[in-house]
Amino acid sequence: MIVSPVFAGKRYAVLGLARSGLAAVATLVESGAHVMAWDSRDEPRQQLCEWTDCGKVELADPVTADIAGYDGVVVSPGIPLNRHPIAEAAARAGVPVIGDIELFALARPSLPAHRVVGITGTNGKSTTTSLVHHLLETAGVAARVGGNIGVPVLGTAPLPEGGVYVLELSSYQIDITHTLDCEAAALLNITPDHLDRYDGFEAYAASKARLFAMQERGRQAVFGMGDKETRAIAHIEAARRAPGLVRLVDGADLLAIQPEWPSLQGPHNLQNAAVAVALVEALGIRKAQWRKGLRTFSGLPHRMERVAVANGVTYINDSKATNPASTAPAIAAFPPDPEPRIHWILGGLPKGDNLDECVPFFGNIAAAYTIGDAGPRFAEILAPHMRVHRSEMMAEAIRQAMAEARPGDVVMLSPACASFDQFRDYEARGQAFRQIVEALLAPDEDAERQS
Ligand code: UMA
Ligand code: ADP
Repeated sequence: MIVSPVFAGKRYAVLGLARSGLAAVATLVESGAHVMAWDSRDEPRQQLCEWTDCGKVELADPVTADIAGYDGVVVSPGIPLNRHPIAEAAARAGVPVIGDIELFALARPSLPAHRVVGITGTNGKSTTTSLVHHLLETAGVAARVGGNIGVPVLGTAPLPEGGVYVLELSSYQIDITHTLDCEAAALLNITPDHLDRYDGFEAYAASKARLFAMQERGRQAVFGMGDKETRAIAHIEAARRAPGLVRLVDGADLLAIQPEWPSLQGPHNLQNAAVAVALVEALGIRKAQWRKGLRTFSGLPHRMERVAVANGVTYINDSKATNPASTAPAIAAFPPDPEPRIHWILGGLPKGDNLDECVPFFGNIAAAYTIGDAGPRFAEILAPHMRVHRSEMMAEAIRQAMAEARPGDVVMLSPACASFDQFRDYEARGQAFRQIVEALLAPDEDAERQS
């Protein structure tokens, strides 16, 4: 991102050179800062020259190098600050630890006049972020998405005057952001997640709350109504702002028009749509404008994505459901008709040792197919309630589910776990699901063509 010489004469160390780190280095170099950069892996260090004039970058590890007098250490969100030595090294040198979103916040005064929407929550962030983007564009407002959605904000081209940056913000990113004053911000929900990075659930919730504490009092904030932690933050924010600036939404007023939205079905998407609508209304978009956008939104890959329909069986990739709270609405969406019809593929790297949020919907499951590290534990939990196959691997799970599914049934990957035990990330896992389904269905198609 070209941000004029806003960082000229400053000194920053950047630790972590994947998507967000490389974009941060490029922005800092372009705007005239002195940059020290490091990644514990060789490959990202080698990629540096593809991104920027690497002759201007000093390659050194800020954990051991002398960073006294630096203006900041920019760490990637994936670096666990609760146990990484950079936290202590920066504190010793008296240097603030920040992230790429904070650099963006510092660069804002140099950008054409714009507004920022920040969206956080445990589940539904990407859907809501891309929906807000779509509603704005449908209404003729220039907008860009950035942040946790996979697009480092500093890697995007600056918007013309009047544009809106729509940022998906994880708690990791909020932790290393200090001055982002969003014109409108939203918290969808809070359920237990990422507890390896926090001192318990309360600390995780407190991280989300900081997005709102950073806003000036005259700004707008939107909250989902579904859980008490989210409602508690809404009440704190309402107490320090003028009436009307804080909205708590549950989507009840939108329920009647939800059938118009093909890619926003289910109770979770009603929550996402309600928050998105409140956010764009906060930016001045009128009902006639957002109503059209809700109808034309096309959804995102790996979230309840229909990848195939064959022999009356629907195959759904919900790989992005990385915790039990995000899997629950997926298995809630297909009630018995009249028999249970979901063939549920689940497991991976577990976030906890239970599936409590999913329990109310166990009656929708025809059979479960467990994979990955969580497989044995999940099989133990599920066995008293349903037929369970201990499949271990994705291909085996799909093969077994395909053999059992009858017309009208749904074969769904909604793992309730992170992917890192068997895959690079949730996208690779969803891709594998799609490819295996397509490969296993292909012989049938060939046979059909020949007959
Ligand atoms: N590294 C070190 N030393 C260490 C640990 C890591 O050098 O001790 C290096 C790694 O080698 C790697 C880099 O640091 O090169 C890791 O960076 P990263 O994982 O932050 O990767 P990015 O590509 O910069 O992605 C980040 C977000 N990643 C995480 O939060 C884990 C992306 O969110 C985000 O889309 C991207 O910035 C652009 O803004 C991803 C994510 O998984 C999608 N988010 C979590 C989630 O949604 O659950 C929070
Ligand atoms: P995030 O970016 O927060 O991970 P996504 O929009 O990518 O959220 O959705 C991830 C998964 O979470 C989806 O596959 C869906 O099963 C579930 N989900 C989406 N929205 C919600 C919500 N509002 N509440 C609970 N679960 C949700």
